[in-house]
Amino acid sequence: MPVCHFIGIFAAENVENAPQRPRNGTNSRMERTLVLLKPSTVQRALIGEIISRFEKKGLRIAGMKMMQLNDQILEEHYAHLVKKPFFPSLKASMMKTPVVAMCLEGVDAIAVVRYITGYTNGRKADAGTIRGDYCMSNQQNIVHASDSPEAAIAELARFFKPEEIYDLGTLNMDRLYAVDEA
Ligand code: IDP
Ligand code: MG
Repeated sequence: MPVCHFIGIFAAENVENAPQRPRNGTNSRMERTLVLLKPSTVQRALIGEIISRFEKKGLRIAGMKMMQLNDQILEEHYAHLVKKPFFPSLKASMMKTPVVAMCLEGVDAIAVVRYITGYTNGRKADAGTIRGDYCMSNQQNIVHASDSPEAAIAELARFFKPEEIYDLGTLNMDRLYAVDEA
């Protein structure tokens, strides 16, 4: 029953114009969000460990790749910070190594990923959050995560071509959610 149910809802919708939403015709809370594993993660050889945190939570990886960021993409991505005194240092820190860009999906994925990412400053982030467990820095804080549905749409389009985000179909859905949840 659960598998048939999920096949039904995933077959229903064309999502070409909504990159933050995986195929599910009925539940508007099924979301996609952007995560970047920052150069601090790459330099400290924590890529596998941080990906594992998201996987163990039950978020599905619908897209993933390494990318070298440049001035242009960072000035767009951090447009709300370009006038801050720390912006040059933030930009330099984000270009030190390639980043790992990920498209994560799940029910309420945007809020869930922000919640498990934790407060911006790693020294103030709660233990149990990724930033709280893995960093001491306000800037070199391991991951970026989209902070709203609007940001998730814009950021996924900025970092991924449509064909780089995969339809995972029913993969694991019957284990991750009750039939009336997803
Ligand atoms: P967020 O990553 O928790 O959403 P934002 O305020 O959007 O936080 O800032 C984006 C990134 O800019 C942060 O993750 C951090 O790397 C950097 N940043 C934010 N505030 C500061 C600061 O006061 N000093 C240095 N870097 C900062
Ligand atoms: Mg932010």
